[in-house]
Amino acid sequence: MPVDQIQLSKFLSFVLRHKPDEIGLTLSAEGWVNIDELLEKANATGTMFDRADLLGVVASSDKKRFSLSADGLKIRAAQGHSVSVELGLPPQEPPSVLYHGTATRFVEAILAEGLKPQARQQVHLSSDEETARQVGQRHGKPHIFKVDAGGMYARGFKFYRADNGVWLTDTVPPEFLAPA
Ligand code: HQG
Repeated sequence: MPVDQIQLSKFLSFVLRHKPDEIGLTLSAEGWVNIDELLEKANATGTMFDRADLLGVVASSDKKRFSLSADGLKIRAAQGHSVSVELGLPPQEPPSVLYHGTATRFVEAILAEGLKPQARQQVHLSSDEETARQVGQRHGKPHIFKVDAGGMYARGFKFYRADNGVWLTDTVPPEFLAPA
């Protein structure tokens, strides 16, 4: 039976971002796992797929969620971790404006305390409003914040660009937020 790519993508997000120990896997400090070991442990715990299935998901992931190492032997999630990883991304100057999509029910708390990473390692920001809207919609009625990334950068806040283009930062204080 062909492997369902969406199911496999969700499984990979689950083990590579959140619960590697669920299948007896340990991520390296930078979040990598050996592909052979991932296949072995996933198959041993009942999730059946092979290398071709895995590479198919990496290539077709709409958000480029997974990155392969240069030698092709390892895989990691590009971003979105709740487990502690050090992606080793160099800090970069962000575009002057970035966007964050959330749900309207979170707006009051966000205006009071700023954007926090919540269960993830960092706050996720998008370079365009439409992507931010899609991210916000996952949580309910969307609300889009415009983030004064240029202003934050000038004040010394650090920004990182994940392999898939998502911008990451530790927190966004309320004074850098405006409605889009
Ligand atoms: C909200 C998906 C109350 C925040 C997407 C968000 C993204 C607060 C939620 C990636 C808050 C956390 C990440 C505060 C932030 N008070 N609520 N102070 N600060 N929040 O899912 O950014 O499909 O952890 O606004 O495309 O929605 O998984 O983060 O609504 O790139 O690959 O707390 O996940 O990618 O939600 O999404 P999340 P996110 P994947």
